[in-house]
Amino acid sequence: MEKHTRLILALDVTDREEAIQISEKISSYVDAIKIGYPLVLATGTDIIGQLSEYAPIIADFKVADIPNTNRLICEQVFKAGADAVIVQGFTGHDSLEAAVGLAKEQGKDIYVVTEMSHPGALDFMQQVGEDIAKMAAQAKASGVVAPATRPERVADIRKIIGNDLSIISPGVGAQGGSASDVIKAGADWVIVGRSIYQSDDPGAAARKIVDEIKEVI
Ligand code: OMP
Repeated sequence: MEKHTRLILALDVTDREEAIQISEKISSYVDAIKIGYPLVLATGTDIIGQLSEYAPIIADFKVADIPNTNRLICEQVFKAGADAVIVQGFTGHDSLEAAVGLAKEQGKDIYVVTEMSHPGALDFMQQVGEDIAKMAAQAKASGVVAPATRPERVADIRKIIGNDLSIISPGVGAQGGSASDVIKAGADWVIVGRSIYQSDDPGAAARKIVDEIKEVI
């Protein structure tokens, strides 16, 4: 993923036409489009290839299985046209290494979830978030997912992973996080969903976030 605008759209709509129309409007403002279960279950895996005409596609399936199944899932997702897959880290080093190994064979990326952005992440995930970040660095994943709702945690995770891995950070807008704050804390990209795709003017909403990011880099 090339770093230009530092914005990733989370396209969690469930209608194919709407997904295409929004992608057309925002493609010049984003470095990638992230799609996941809502859109793929509603439309089918061919939406991945279709949207890859507008931007690189990050497939957010939060893959969390044994090594062999992780590998099989990632294989199918890359075959469908995705450039990157988001996997969970709590399944441990062997599951992660299976996904990273397959991605490297194919010149693709794996992003590993550390601590999630919602309040419930404090129940279990926060306690292991830093260990997962360390494991992601050891496994040579392309990057990690860390919460824009807690920029101080993004800064902690940046210290752990150094500069070899990227941080993509959701939780801006609808979940209360700020794009400029999390970029200042060390995120490489912000992931924004509802604030853009539910806007009357998704292009203008995306441009506003890109401008906010530009002011702090
Ligand atoms: P909005 O809250 O609508 O901006 O969307 C955020 C997007 O990021 C959704 O697609 C979430 O599934 C995803 N996400 C989080 O919100 N929090 C996380 O900790 C991790 C993710 C993710 O892996 O992308």
